[in-house]
Amino acid sequence: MSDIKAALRQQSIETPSWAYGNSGTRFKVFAQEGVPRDPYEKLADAAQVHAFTGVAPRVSLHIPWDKVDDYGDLARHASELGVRIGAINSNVFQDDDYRLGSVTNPDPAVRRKALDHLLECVDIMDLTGSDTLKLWFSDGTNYPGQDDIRARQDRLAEALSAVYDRLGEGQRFLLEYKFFEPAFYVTDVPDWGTAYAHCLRLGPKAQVVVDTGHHAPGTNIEFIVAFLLREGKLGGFDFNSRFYADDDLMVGAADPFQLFRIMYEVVRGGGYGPDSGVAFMLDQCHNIEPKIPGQIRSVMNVQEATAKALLVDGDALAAAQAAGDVLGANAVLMDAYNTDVRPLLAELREEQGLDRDPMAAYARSGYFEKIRTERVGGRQAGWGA
Ligand code: PSV
Ligand code: MN
Ligand code: MN
Repeated sequence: MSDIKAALRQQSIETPSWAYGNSGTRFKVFAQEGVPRDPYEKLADAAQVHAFTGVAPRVSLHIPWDKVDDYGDLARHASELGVRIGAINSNVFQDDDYRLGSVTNPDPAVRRKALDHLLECVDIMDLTGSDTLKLWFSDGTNYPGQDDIRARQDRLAEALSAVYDRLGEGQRFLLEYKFFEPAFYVTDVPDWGTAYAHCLRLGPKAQVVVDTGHHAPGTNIEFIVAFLLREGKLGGFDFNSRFYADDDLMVGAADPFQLFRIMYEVVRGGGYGPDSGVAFMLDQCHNIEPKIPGQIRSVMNVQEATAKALLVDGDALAAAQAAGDVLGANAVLMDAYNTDVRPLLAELREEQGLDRDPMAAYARSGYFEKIRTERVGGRQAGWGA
């Protein structure tokens, strides 16, 4: 049990700056009280999540949603709050120019503009000390014949190669795939195979990021995780959960068993731990629930799934598998999944000088009451900001 606790103590989950701002669907963005008015306040809220859970020391930024004049100053502000800047998320999907795509657009001037933004994101990595660039492209087409599928892959490869060449020592990019939306016919990076093939050509600084909400229903995500880890190409996760499409609900809310299965493959494949190179990021929006508690709950859900994955008796599982004992092997996995790890995690927090119950401790802290009166006119998180 002590080695499981030691492993859990090392956990590092990254929360997204955009989870703290107002968000919604294309039907309605519901404004909440006390939401951040600028990136500095988003970092302050993220620091609360870390302060109460002890395992969320990194914060992802999204450019230009988190545009500031002085990125070095923003990074210093983060470290004063006890957190640091994690992945820089690029945004080549929000301008009118990108109607027919960004880096795969048939117009070279638009492609140039998109590439310049991606290179600017690497500049921001230099200024903030971030080691990871996250690339998601909304590029695709809506109608058969609209553009040449193969030429779009050539343009994508050219842009990725230019970004790759700009990366410095200790920096990498993660290529994110998504099977549809906003494009409804062809998506230029629709699946892990496409992302993997592009990354493989480029080299070790290019890896794939698995957003758990970006697959067709029924996809076996843990298989993808096992495969990419085996190939050294799993760069990280955008965790969230979904019932239908890219719902961006709290991770572990819709299907905690799937999250456990994913975390088991992470542990099994050596993807857990500070040196594994796998980033555990959240990519969520809290449209109707309060945002800081929503992040705390999500971090705890990942912690619980991780604890259960670490509890799997590897020797017993290997023996049952070798003996062809189908039911025995399945039982080993289910025993771990069905263990209530909440007392273990409460104990761990107490040993770390934290409250046993982060949700209750945050509610008691008075932080929300403070931001609710101090902050007027909080910003929308992303879309249309
Ligand atoms: C796209 O759906 C995505 O998952 C990408 O990671 C974006 O950067 C992010 O959502 C914005 O929330
Ligand atoms: Mn994502
Ligand atoms: Mn998404």
